[in-house]
Amino acid sequence: MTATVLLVCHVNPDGDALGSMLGFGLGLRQLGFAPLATFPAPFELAPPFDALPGRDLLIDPAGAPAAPDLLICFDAASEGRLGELANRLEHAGTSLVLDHHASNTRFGDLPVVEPTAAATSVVAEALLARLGVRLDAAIAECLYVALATDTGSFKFDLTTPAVHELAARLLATGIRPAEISRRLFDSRPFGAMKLYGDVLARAVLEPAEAGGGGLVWSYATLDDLARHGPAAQRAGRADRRASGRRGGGRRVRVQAGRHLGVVGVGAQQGRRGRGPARGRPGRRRAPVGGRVHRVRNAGGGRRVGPLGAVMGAHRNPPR
Ligand SMILES: [Mn+2]
Repeated sequence: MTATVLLVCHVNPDGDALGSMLGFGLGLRQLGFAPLATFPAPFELAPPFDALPGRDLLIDPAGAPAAPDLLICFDAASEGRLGELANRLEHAGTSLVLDHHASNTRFGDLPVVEPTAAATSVVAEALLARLGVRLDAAIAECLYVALATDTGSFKFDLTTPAVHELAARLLATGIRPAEISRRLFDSRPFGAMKLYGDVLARAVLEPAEAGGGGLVWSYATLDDLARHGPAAQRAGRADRRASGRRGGGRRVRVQAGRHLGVVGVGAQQGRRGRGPARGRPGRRRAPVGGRVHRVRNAGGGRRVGPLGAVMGAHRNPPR
């Protein structure tokens, strides 16, 4: 009898969650296992990830084995990130957790958490190497997608020499970085592009803010999301996810001494020309001057979603 191996990653999986999970799954397959992979509902792959190698390992979470012999969790900082699949932790023979979030709660039987790693794929690749898995192009593409997305296309500070060394090993398998990057970073559904157009058209520059560094802010409404169709709604959902808010979330990037990009997704229908919509109850923001400080206090997430990426790319040059 072969062991049941179930791979799971966090809800609304990003490139690192999917890439490290599927890359690791393909490695296990090379070793003779037949792993199954899944993630919590909604069970849908966003367009940049729907061509990932190893997606044939994916099964609907509703059909995931209740008591796998081995459960491996990818890129999830806590059990809560596993949604309805978290209960597999109790029933699994052994649970292994591969992650790089400093906030990881060390759940599972064997948490392997490397807070200094740029991506969970770095942790996954190290383990694959120790298991004697040979990197092939399919595994490499998955791990490369994970590495490229979690480093913001090799732009973030945690892009260490080791990250580039890993990227070099992955590229040596013959994968095509230009094609992968185009899919990941440079392709947008038409509806999303129109949404960005609306958001950018409303952008306001407040040169005196942020200690003279300047603030650029804009917002999207739920009307915008509806008008531009499912692609724009996905972008909006990603934006709210990235900002960690369920309701009318907003996206904030703060960089001292530079212009700031701020995107709000309005909780109210049809707000126009009145600045970002209010956040949670009790956190209603003041008009311009005060708003800036609230925004700054909200802090910038490390992750860059579609809207954030667009605004970041349109940062004005420093004075
Ligand atoms: Mn990650």
